[in-house]
Amino acid sequence: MSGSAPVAIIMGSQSDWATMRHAAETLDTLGVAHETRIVSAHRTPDRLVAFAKGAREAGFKVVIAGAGGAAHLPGMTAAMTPLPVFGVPVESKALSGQDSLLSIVQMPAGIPVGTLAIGRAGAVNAALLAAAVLALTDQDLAGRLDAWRERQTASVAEWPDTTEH
Ligand code: RP5
Repeated sequence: MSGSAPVAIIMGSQSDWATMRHAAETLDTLGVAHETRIVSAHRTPDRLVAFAKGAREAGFKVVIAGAGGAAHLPGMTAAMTPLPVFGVPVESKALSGQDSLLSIVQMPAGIPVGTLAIGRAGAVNAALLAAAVLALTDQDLAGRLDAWRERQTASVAEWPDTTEH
């Protein structure tokens, strides 16, 4: 864990990368450095403790944590770091990510996890939120975030293509 990047993207399994890569790609587009790591709350609990307890000292400012099923990773990470933690519920096979969502969102008062939507939308928005946090103290990034939104707005057609089926 070098910690030279401001954002850590952690995930419970290699299988989460298909979702979490959207967070990484969004941060890349915005020019925000990040580190990615597999940290499983259940399969690698010692790795989780080491990561979460050392995250602030390592220089991270925001943690994005994605997990599916009994998704304890974001909450357990938040329990062991004062950094803002954004949780991404990964779409599970058995329950389509509703299990992941409820596992992440229902934190007891006192330990917050900013919980995003299930799947790709949540991963993209976690990255945008992380960038927004960093942009509070980084004017160049604030400008890039504004430009990203302007491009998105410009890409939305006013009239639907009615030839599309
Ligand atoms: C969770 O279990 C992971 O976050 C993943 O979403 C889910 C399934 O993991 P694999 O069995 O694909 O490794 O811990």
